[in-house]
Amino acid sequence: MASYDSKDLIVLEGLDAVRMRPGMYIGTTGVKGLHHLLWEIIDNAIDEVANGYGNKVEVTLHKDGTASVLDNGRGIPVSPHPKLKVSGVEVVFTQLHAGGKFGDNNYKYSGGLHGVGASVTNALSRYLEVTVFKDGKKYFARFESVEKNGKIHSGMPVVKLKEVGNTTLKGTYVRFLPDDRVFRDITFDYDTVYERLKETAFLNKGIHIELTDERTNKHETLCYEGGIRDYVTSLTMDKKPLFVPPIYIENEIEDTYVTLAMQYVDSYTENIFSYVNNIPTPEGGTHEVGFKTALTKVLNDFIKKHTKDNAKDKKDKEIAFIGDDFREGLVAVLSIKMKSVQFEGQTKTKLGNVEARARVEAVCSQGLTEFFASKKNENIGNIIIEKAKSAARVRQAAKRAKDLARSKNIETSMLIGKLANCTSKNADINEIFIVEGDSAGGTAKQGRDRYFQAILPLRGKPLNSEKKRIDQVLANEEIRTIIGAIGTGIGEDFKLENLKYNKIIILSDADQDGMHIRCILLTFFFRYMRPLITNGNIYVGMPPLYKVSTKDKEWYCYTDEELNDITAKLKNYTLQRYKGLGEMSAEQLWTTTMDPSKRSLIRVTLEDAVIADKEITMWMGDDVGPRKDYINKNANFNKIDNFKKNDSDKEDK
Ligand code: 0RA
Repeated sequence: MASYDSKDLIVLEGLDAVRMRPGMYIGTTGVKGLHHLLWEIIDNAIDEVANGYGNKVEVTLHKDGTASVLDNGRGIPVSPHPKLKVSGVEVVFTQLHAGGKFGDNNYKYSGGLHGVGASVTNALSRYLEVTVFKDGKKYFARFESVEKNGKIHSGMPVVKLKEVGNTTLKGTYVRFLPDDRVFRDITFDYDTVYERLKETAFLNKGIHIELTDERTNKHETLCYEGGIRDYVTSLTMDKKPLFVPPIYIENEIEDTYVTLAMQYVDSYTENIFSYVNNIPTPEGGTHEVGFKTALTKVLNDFIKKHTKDNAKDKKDKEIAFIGDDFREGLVAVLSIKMKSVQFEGQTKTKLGNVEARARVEAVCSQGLTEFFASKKNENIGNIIIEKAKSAARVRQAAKRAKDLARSKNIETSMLIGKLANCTSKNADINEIFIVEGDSAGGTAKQGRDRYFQAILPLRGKPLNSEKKRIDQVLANEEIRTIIGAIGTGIGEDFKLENLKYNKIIILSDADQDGMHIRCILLTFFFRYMRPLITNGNIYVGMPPLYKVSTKDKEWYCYTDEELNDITAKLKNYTLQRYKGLGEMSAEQLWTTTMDPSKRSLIRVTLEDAVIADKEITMWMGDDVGPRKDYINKNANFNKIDNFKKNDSDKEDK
């Protein structure tokens, strides 16, 4: 261990610290981190507008690589900060976590509390300009990251806030250019921004959000008067709702504001999307527990009250329902707003505040009880109870089947027949490739390093796990082979400590079928082995799309851009396009896709659960209409990897 003396200590201050360790503030310097810069600015504008000081936020992606956000709120304070002696604008964009410096009472609830602040965007930008429209005056300030004697000084105020004219407008306009010395790629992705804004518009009913892409002349206006009711309706649009419209509850208790919209659909999975102060909480937490407790209690009460005392219905009364039974086919959005939120969990996306549980339970209990007490909603109650009864019956049947399977020890014996396992028993280094097709599987078996790499070939498309019941999912041979090989079990029985491979790598062709298989597998992991995703064990392999050869050299290209870059410099070359994994030799597959020192892997994250769910539903739901439209509209799409090849989330290389 080296010893430090004071002259070696680097004094990290403010914005330069952000540039020194961007990962600590925005996670990555890949595509996700880049977009984080924009979320910070958007969140500030939304906070202002959502708190009633305006009604409109306009986001523009400009041709020069900048992004801008305009709101019609009160305008960032322009007067000097009493202690810091610089304008409020300068405080907001140069002080880390400046939000609190204006006192905690500016906004009742703030999503920004979770964010790292607009100053981080400034620190990681080439330049950032702010225009404030306030009290009839227009003000302007500019910040730049300037290089001096080989050192970059981040976010320096190069034009101090000054009055530049009169105006009848009010609000704030922020425009910035992400720094290409920090980010490898500074191109904002329209779809990513659009999805985020859509979610924001759902969560803040009545707010007008506009997105304009000047690079492509795309334009979209988002405004949902129904708020999360419209959100649920959009989530169930491609499925078969059991009733319309969604049940909606809204109430405030002890400074906690709770909204819930829920519906049931003709499927067997549970989908609860929860938020705290507009921040998604895919890992759940106390608010979700409160909601689930209320739902179970209210529906049990409903059964007691509505089951008649005759012989036939008495049997129903004896069904021992568990909470899960009441959530089969449930699609719900739960959005709460509260102060002093604490996040926990693997990815800090789980609400930890204990007080939230009882508050959400109280609001939901009261709201749902009132809903079902109304004569006109009795039928909806009955529909839900019928669904729960069938869930309980299937659950009991599945348990019997599982007990039987266990006793016969089927799980481990014959099922793993197709698995070419590795010789190492060390789960920390072991990898399993789930490979599309028997022939590619064969190639992978020859090409692998058998010490730590196992190969599981998949024949045809494995079952679509959206449509099937849990017992049918378990019965499918491809799926059971995967479950058996991975070792953790599924659902409630899932045990991460039994994981046999640290990396589970999906390897499919770079075509529509391959993408479909990837979607299906991700859905399956998302629904039944979710901790593997939150724990970062699931990866997507990246086989090359092209091989470029000259007389004395070869290049593998993984994207069209790479191909263009390489061929631009060459005169005589031959080009091979790989249509499938099967076209590669074992050695080629090893070099390009499997060798840990050369390959690229994309780690699958949970963050885009909503997008993934929607896309997966569209791909696999019963209704082919939207799916066809989607395929036609996105013939070339690679959306499930919202992550791009150059993202720094990818493994090494
Ligand atoms: C603190 C206080 C006031 C406004 C804001 C912050 C504010 C911040 C942002 C960020 C983007 N748009 C914004 N709009 C407003 C109130 C100041 C006053 O009443 O003078």
